[in-house]
Amino acid sequence: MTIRFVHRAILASLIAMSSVAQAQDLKQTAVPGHNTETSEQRAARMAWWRDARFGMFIHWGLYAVPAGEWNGRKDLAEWFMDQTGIARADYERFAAQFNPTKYDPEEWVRIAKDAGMKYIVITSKHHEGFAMWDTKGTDYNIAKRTPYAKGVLKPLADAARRAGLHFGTYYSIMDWHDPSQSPAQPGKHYNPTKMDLARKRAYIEEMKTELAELIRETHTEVLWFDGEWMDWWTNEDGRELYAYLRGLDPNLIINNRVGNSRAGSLAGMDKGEGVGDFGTPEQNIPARGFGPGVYWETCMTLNDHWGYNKYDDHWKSPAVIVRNLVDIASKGGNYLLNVGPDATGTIPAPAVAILGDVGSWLKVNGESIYGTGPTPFAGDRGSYSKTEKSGDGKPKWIPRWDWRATSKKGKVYVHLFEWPGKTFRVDAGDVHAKSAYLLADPSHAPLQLAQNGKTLEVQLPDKPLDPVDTVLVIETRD
Ligand code: H79
Repeated sequence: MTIRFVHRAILASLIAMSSVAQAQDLKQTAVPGHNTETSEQRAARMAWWRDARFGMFIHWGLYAVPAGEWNGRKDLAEWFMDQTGIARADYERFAAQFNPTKYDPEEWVRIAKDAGMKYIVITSKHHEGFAMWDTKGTDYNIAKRTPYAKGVLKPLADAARRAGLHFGTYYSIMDWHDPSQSPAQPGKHYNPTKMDLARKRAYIEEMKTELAELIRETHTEVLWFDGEWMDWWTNEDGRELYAYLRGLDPNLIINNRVGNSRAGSLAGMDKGEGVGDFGTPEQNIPARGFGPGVYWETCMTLNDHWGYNKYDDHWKSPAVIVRNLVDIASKGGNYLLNVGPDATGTIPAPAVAILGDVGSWLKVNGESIYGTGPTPFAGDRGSYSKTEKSGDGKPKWIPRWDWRATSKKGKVYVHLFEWPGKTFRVDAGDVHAKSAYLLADPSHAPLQLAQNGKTLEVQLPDKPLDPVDTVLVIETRD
C-alpha cells in the first residue's frame, strides 16, 4: 500500500540569518510514488536521522591542495575546476601533492561528537570526479594517484561507529573529469556538463559500482547526492538509482538530489512528486516547516566556502550556529554543518573552537533539540512576521530572532534568544501549561506561571542564564 500525503507549503529562504528571498509555493510528497513502503515504515527508517538533528558535513578533495588560490585568485574552493576552466590534465597534478599525513579520523570524530553532532556526511567524490576511497569504478582515486596511497572513508566510518555516530557519504552525479562528460564551455566552465549519450549507460554502471562499494565497505547510512541538475539526468534515472540502492540496503536514507526536481535549486525542496527521502535547502533555512512526514535538512557552510580556502576567515559565531540549529529544529528539520579540512588532514582551528562552543551549549540544552518535534504554537509565532505591503505591493516576511519553540511529549521548550524582561507571554493555543523552569538551572526551580484561556504568562528572573539561548521548559498536560 502506498500512502501519499501532499503538503503545500510556503517557503521563504532565509540566507544565513540575514535576507529573506521570494516566497514560493512548493509541493513535497512524504512518500514518493516509486517507494512502496507505508509512511509508518518510512518513519521507522528515518527515525535515527530525524532524532539526530545535527550533523557534520565534510568537503574534502583535491581542491584542498590549492587551498582556494590560483593565478592571483583567492576565492576558490571545490568549484576550482569550473571557476578556472583548468584543463583536466593540469588539475590531475594536484593528486601528486595530496598527502594528508595528519589525517586522524578519531580526532575528526571527536570534534563532531564534542560539537553535539550525531552523524557525519563526507564527500566520497565531488564534481571534480576524484574518489576519496580505493575504488574499482575509476583509477582517478586517492589510493592510486596520491602519495598517501590509501582511502580515507572507511577509517572515518569505523571511527564514527566506535563513537556512536552515524556515517553517510556525499556523491556527485556530475563528473568534470569522466570522459563520458564534456565541459559546458571548454576552457571556461565545466558546469553543467554535457553527456555523450552513447556513454551514459556505462557511466551509470560506474556510479553503481562505486556506490555499491560505499555501501558494502563503509556501510554508509546516508547517500547524499548532488550535481544532479544537468539536463541529461532525469527523475527516471533517479528513481532507478534509488531503487537499486535501497535494494542493496533497505535501511539507506537518500536525499532528493538523487532525482532532478529541485524547485529553485538552493531552496532545496521538490516541485511535483520528487525522488528520495528528504529535501535539501542549501545555505538557507525555510521560513516554516513542511508538516508531518516531510523530512528536510539544511546544509550550510561554517565560513563562506565548502572546500578548504586558506583566506576565508568569515566564520559564523557559535551564537549564530546555535540559533540556526534551534530555528531549524523548531521547523522539524536537521542541520548539516560543513567543515573543509586542509590538505594535511586538519580541520581548521577556528572551526574546531566554534564547534566546541556549540557543543557546550548542547551539553546543557541538548534535551531541547534531540528527538524533539516542531513548535506546538500555531502560525508563525516565534519565527516570521508578515509586514504591511511594501513598495512592490506584496507583503514581505521578516525573520524574527526573539524566540523559537520545540516540543516533546509533556514538554514545550521555549528558546529565548532575546530576554523578554520579567514576563514571557504567549498565545498558547492548545498548549495547557502545568509548570515551568529554566533548563540551565540545575535545581529546576519552578517559575511562576499563569494561563488564562489561551494566554500563558511565565515570570522570569532579571537576566538570561545564557545570552545565546536560555531554554524555558514548560511542562504540559498532553
Ligand atoms: O557541495 C556543495 C557545493 O559545492 C554544491 N552543493 C554544496 C552541498 C553546490 N552546487 N551548486 N552550488 C553549490 C551552488 C552554485 C553556486 C555557484 Fe559558484 C555560483 C557556482 C558557480 C557560481 C559558488 C560560487 C561556487 C562557485 C562560485
